[in-house]
Parts: sequence; C-alpha cells; structure tokens
Amino acid sequence: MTQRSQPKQPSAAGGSKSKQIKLVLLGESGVGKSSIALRYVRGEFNENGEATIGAAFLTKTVNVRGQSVKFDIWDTAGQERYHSLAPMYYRGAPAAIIVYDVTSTSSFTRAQAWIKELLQQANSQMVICLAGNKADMASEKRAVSREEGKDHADEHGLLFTETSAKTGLNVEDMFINLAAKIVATTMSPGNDIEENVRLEESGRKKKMDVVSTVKHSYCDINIVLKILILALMFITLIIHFWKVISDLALFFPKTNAE
Ligand SMILES: Nc1nc2c(ncn2[C@@H]2O[C@H](COP(=O)(O)OP(=O)(O)OP(=O)(O)O)[C@@H](O)[C@H]2O)c(=O)[nH]1
Ligand SMILES: [Mg+2]
Repeated sequence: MTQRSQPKQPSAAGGSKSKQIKLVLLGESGVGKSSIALRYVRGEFNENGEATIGAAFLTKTVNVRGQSVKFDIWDTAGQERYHSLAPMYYRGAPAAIIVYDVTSTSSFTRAQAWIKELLQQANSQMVICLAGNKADMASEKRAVSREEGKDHADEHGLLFTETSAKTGLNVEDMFINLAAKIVATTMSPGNDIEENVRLEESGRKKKMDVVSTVKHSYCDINIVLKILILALMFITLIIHFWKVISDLALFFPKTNAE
C-alpha cells in the first residue's frame, strides 16, 4: 500500500456525534497489516504492497448499535527497526489488532510477543483482537492452526478471527466486533472506558500537582538561599565598610598630628 496514506474522511454514519476510537495495527512485517487497513477503509487490495515506513494513518466511520464510531487507524511498520516507535501509537489507544500470517509460524511467535507487550504496557482496558491473516492461503500453506490462534486469544481474553485482506474475508466484521465491544464497554456502568480515560487523566493531573508542589518547595528553598546569599553579601559589605572607616580613622589623626 502507498506509504503514509492520506487520512480518508468518510461521511459520519448516523446522525449522532461520532465516538472516536484510536486503533493500532501491530504484527510482524509482511503479515498484511496495511492490506487489512486498505481493504477495510477503501475496499482495495494490492498484491505488491510496499513495507510501511514508520506508520500510516487512515480513518473510517461506521455505525455500531446506533452509535457513530470513527476509527483512527494507525498502521504501524512491522520491521524490527521500527519497534521502538510502537509504544507511541499503542499508548492510550483503546483498541489494537495484532496480526499474524496463518502461513508463518514466526509471525505467530511475534504476535505472541506483541500480546505480552500490550498486556504489560498498554491501557488495561484495551480491546485487543488477534487476527490470523492470509486465510485465503490456508488450504495450501497453513502453518498455524485455527485452534492454536483461538486458544491463544482465549487464554488472554482477546477477540479472535482469521481474515483475508485479499478476499475481504472477516475484515469488516473484525472492525465492527471491536467497535461493538468498545461501545458496549463504554456503555456499561462501572467499566467505562471514557471514565477510565478521565481517571487516567485525573491521575496524571495528580502527578502534575505533585510535580508542581515539589516545584513550589524548590521555589521556597530558592528564596531561602537567595535571602541567605543576600544576607552574606550584606555582612561582607558591612565588614568592608567597617574596615574602610577604621582605615580612615587611622589616617585622619595622623594628618591632624602633622
Ligand atoms: N494472499 C494474501 N496476500 C496478502 C494478504 N494480505 C497481505 N498480503 C500480501 O502480503 C504482502 C505484505 O502485505 P502488507 O500489507 O504490506 O504487510 P504489512 O504487515 O503491512 O508489512 P509492514 O508494512 O512491513 O509491516 C503484500 O504483498 C500483500 O499483497 C492476504 O490476506 N492474502
Ligand atoms: Mg505495512
């Protein structure tokens, strides 16, 4: 797919205000992340897609349970040299799709590492889907069984599907299921993603308050130090002044005597 594709702005589904969902696509290079994004957003497939550089951004708005949902899709680069950039995209994101290629065991191993990383580093409320892509090649070249993928997803409480960006199999459903789960989670009291974001923000605000409190106490110390330095300078000045006076006192009697 073309690198750094321009965000597409489809018309909002439904009349209500769109709920924005940041979604990140992760997985080994070549598993088909960009192809999935391209299939979902534009309904296209490119046999000769180039590896993504950095990340690409796409958007799509859909209607889920009467709620207009706008996906902000971050299609990350799977090449290892871009790994360090990934947290920038998944941090704070409420949704992620971890993609592997059903014809590649190494991509499944990499997907497991992504799951581990997200469970440790990402937002604990993140809705994650594990996707075994290139299902159209499964009959001839399958290397990871559907059961293996599903079991791994179940073990970590993730959504699971097998997709084909080439034929479009399950691509749309995967995004809709993710959105439905997020909308459901957001609507259920006591487990509200927006509430959690607010809590995270208030937590962050608390941290900022602590920082500013510390800053204030540093300010106080600075003022005390400044006062001490000024006092020292004042005392030194007085001593010098006193010395000059006493020198003059010694000088004048001598002059008078002459
Ligand atoms: N047969 C088949 N080929 C696919 C499918 N999805 C992607 N491909 C092909 O796999 C290759 C890699 O696809 P990309 O979408 O560029 O892979 P990627 O995960 O974005 O790779 P990076 O950008 O390097 O991380 C391309 O040649 C695609 O045409 C699929 O579902 N079926
Ligand atoms: Mg790509």
